[in-house]
Amino acid sequence: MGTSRSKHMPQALKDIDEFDQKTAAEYEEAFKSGGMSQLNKKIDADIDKWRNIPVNIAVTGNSGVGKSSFINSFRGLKAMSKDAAAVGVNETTLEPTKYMHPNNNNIALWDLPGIGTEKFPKETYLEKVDFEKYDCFLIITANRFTENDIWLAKEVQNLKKKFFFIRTKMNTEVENNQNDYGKSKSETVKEIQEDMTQQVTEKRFENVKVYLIDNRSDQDYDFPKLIEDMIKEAPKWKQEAMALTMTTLTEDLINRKRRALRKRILIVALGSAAGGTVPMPGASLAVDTAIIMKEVDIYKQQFGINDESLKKTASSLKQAFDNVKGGLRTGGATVAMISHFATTLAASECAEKVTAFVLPVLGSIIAAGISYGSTVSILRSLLDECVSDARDINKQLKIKMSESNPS
Ligand SMILES: Nc1nc2c(ncn2[C@@H]2O[C@H](COP(=O)(O)OP(=O)(O)O)[C@@H](O)[C@H]2O)c(=O)[nH]1
Ligand SMILES: [Mg+2]
Repeated sequence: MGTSRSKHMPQALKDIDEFDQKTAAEYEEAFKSGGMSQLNKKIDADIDKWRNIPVNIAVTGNSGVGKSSFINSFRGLKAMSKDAAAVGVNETTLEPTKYMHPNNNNIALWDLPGIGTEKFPKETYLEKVDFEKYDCFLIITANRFTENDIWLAKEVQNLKKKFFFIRTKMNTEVENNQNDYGKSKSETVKEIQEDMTQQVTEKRFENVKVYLIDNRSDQDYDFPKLIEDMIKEAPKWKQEAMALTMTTLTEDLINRKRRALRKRILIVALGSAAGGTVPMPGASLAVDTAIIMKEVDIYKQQFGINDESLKKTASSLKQAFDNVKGGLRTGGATVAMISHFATTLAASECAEKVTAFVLPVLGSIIAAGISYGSTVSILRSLLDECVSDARDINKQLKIKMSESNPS
């Protein structure tokens, strides 16, 4: 391994490294043992494997602090959406209540009952809510942390689990401070950050951040950073699933998504090559346009540049939808765009990838269909176009958020 090898490796060998030698060998094995049908079965199973990794997140805090609202925002839902958690109701949660992410049934938020009720006394609280099952605890307040919040954080820390302190309703604070004292958004944010930091320092938490958010503005304040850090602090094997599930975009999340999707390309292309392809009209390379279009739709959804997400972005940017969409490289990604990539790709580059494939059996399947190398190259180019668009949108949103007061 190491850099000296990778420096001189042909591109296809680097692909295999990225694919991971072990995974590639599993494909080889699948084909040897059950031929094409077994290989296709494995490809189908692997392509959406990330949806089978369980992530459980506990949400705690007093009534009215915004737990249900947070649960909805995290899931990309508004209070009025179907399946949203009921907001503003003064109910007491009697049992941990599970809310699944719409993009992934295995990523769940759990609205936990309050600490110290008759059914959940402090002494047995963690056992009763089955603390072992949670990957992390979100401790939410809309003002100061309560004694119970602090108690829970200490317990969770002792149990070597992760927790995140969250302060909601920032828009309200910013608005009030603006009206009452003429303070700017950044002044209010700084003030509250200092106050919250002091609160947790007094309670002897070291280097513990308090995330300031507003549940109605999931692209503002520390909301994106919170999602980013929740993923960073999760066990390694769960990070990819979380990154692909969440639609929040930060530079770090864009990179995580890109890495995961590049790996996916190698499997998709293998399926495409194994399936045999019909040459594209006008292109010298044989690629399966339907497969490519389907993947591009996934990229657009992942990077928030599908129509649905762009509508939301346009409204945050206070711009017309057509304007935002028209400014994107992939705004009109169609068969024509793929065709363009296919025709401009150097055939030699694809041929190199095909012949240099290291595994003997898979290598021969892939060599049989020239489409492997071309599919990989085209998908990578399209992926990077989507990444560039995501970065542009993100930059615009950041600028907008920093200059504007809540509306
Ligand atoms: N402005 C603003 N209002 C919020 C926020 N979070 C919750 N709310 C409102 O606060 C009330 C209580 O929220 P809810 O999510 O039901 O709190 P829960 O009792 O902790 O589940 C509702 O009227 C919400 O609309 C926030 O971040 N900003
Ligand atoms: Mg609630």
